[in-house]
Amino acid sequence: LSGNLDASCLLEKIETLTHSAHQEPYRALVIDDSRAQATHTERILNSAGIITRALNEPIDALEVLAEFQPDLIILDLYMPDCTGPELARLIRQDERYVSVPIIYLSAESDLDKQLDAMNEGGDDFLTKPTQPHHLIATVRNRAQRARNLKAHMVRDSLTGLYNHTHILQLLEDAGVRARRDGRPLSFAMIDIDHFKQVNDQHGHPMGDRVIKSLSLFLKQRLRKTDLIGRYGGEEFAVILPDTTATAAAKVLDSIRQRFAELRHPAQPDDLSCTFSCGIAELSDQDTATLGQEADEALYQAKRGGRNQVRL
Ligand code: GH3
Ligand code: MG
Ligand code: MG
Ligand code: MG
Repeated sequence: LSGNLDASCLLEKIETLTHSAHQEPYRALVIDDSRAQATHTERILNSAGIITRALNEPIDALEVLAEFQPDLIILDLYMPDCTGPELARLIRQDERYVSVPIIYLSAESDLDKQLDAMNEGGDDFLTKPTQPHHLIATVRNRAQRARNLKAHMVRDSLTGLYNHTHILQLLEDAGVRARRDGRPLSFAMIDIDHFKQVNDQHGHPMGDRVIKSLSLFLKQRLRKTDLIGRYGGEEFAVILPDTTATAAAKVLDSIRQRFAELRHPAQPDDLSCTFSCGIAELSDQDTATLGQEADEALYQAKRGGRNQVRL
């Protein structure tokens, strides 16, 4: 880790390194009408530490995909109810699975038929009998690249925080979990005060530095289980699982105070910045309404004079 990495960049690098050091095993969904064939494929993958789920009825594919959340799919070509390519087309129609790798595994040796199948949303074609090492390497490489791509797609490039779309997806998931487990859940919206002035007086690059500095501040001071997103330009959203609105307000108010004390190096004078924050807690409302309530509380914080946290 050499040279001119700034603090937020360094934190990101460390996160990436620790993540890859003990990352989750890959998950492969094996779809094959033959139980024997599916079991054979599963054994090979399991021997390499890859978690598998076999599916013999293609009809259940979308349901199992949603539940099992595989990194990739290994798909048979010929099945009684529908062909592999037909199923691949169906899977690709769901926006959640547009980029999940699909590897055909079949005894079909006709190159034209293989290419036809590839053109229907497949990424690779392995012919049976396949070399176990070839299968394992293909699955590992495809799964890792799909993970890298996904990790990249859900992040905001300036701060490395979750982007707008993904934080809303995470809020929905967290809402489902909180309701199921009967645990509290809070959602906070943060907006930097008079940010236009920062840009106007110190330039856009300085504005970007303040945004990065707040994002680093939030990462350092919130819990590891809290989820932080960049909601818009100088707006942030935080999901606080297992946290009541009162507890969330306490945490965010302490962050607010400390952030306001920071001096950001600038010319001709260092500058300080504050933020306002609105918080709402999940009860019976849907997560879209929860977001609106946090936004309304944020608006009240702005109207109340900024640099404050409101419930
Ligand atoms: P307040 O929220 O306190 O009401 O005032 P504000 O000045 O922060 O209000 P507003 O939300 O209207 O302005 C936000 C400004 O943030 C507008 C835009 O020029 C700037 N901005 C948005 N995205 C970025 C960004 O990525 N980088 C920088 N430097 N500025 C941004
Ligand atoms: Mg078959
Ligand atoms: Mg704003
Ligand atoms: Mg603002």
